[in-house]
Amino acid sequence: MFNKIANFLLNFQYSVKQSSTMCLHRSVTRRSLFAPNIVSFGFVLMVKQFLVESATSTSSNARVKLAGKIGPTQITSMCKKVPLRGALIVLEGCDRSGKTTQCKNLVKALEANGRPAKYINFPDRTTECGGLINSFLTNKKDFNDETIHLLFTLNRWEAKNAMEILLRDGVTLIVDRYSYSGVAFSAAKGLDLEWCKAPEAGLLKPDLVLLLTMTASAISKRGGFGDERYEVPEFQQRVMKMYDQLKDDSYWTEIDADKSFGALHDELLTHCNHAIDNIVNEKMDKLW
Ligand code: Z5A
Ligand code: MG
Repeated sequence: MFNKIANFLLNFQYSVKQSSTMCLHRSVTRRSLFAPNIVSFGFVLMVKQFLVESATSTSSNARVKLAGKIGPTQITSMCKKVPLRGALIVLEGCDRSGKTTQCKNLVKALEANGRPAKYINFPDRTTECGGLINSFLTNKKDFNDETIHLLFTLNRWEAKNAMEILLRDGVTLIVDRYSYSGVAFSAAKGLDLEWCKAPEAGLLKPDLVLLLTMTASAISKRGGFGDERYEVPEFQQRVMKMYDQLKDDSYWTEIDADKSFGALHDELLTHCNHAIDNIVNEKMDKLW
């Protein structure tokens, strides 16, 4: 019996947060063993048994040392739903609405709760293609509207495979702007909306889009507004109208971002946790 449990548990990855919290991350092996995404009560009893036995053994293995720190709280946390994969969560919205600040803090908060998460942003200015985009945004280079649109799209395609791998590994991605920015900004310049959407088709479809909204006067009070191309209030209003056309209530939530950092963070975190807990498809859908 003990060997059976030990072998079974070796298929799990243990990650230790702080001194006493222990989380079980789903491994590929477990995915094939367990169809339902709930750790069963029977399994928890098996874990407990294993830990009790481990605690009394003389092994110096670090995992075994953990056993002494497992109490009812940790056992209860193991009973929580284990998502089938990471969630793809996108923050969109007007300039200076706080997307970057919030995304980075959401990742910190999720990780602190034992939920693997990673910050991803578009445009990703670190790639070759991203370098061209950066030159354009900072007015060092000029491209016609179609060319810059396709460069922004390419910047997402080059990240697609890596994103998919992370999601499959159970990592939630908090994405700072995505295809919706691509389409909304280009269409606000006068390009046809459907033309703008076409090259984005086939990219990963987010599980949740959080659209941060703010009035023009509230935005103008935020730091840094006006440094780059597009940072003009009238243009930002046109972008917001385009977001309205792209909005899909089945996976979009609109949030008024004109509130304190902490209040906005709490609201966004609740939505993120809900999205992570409610992943029903292991397979990712595609845009559009
Ligand atoms: N673009 C495009 O055309 N096509 C595409 O496909 C994509 C993008 C992906 C650069 O994007 C431009 O590229 C962008 C869209 C276009 N143009 N515009 N406009 P970017 O994402 O790199 O842009 P950015 O420079 O990071 O700006 P931003 O993303 O719009 O800002 P933000 O991330 O939303 O805000 P923030 O940097 O977190 O915060 C802004 C300031 O407000 C800062 O001083 C904060 O300290 C402050 N702040 C944040 N939260 C609060 C609260 N709650 N209260 C008070 N003050 C706050
Ligand atoms: Mg930003």
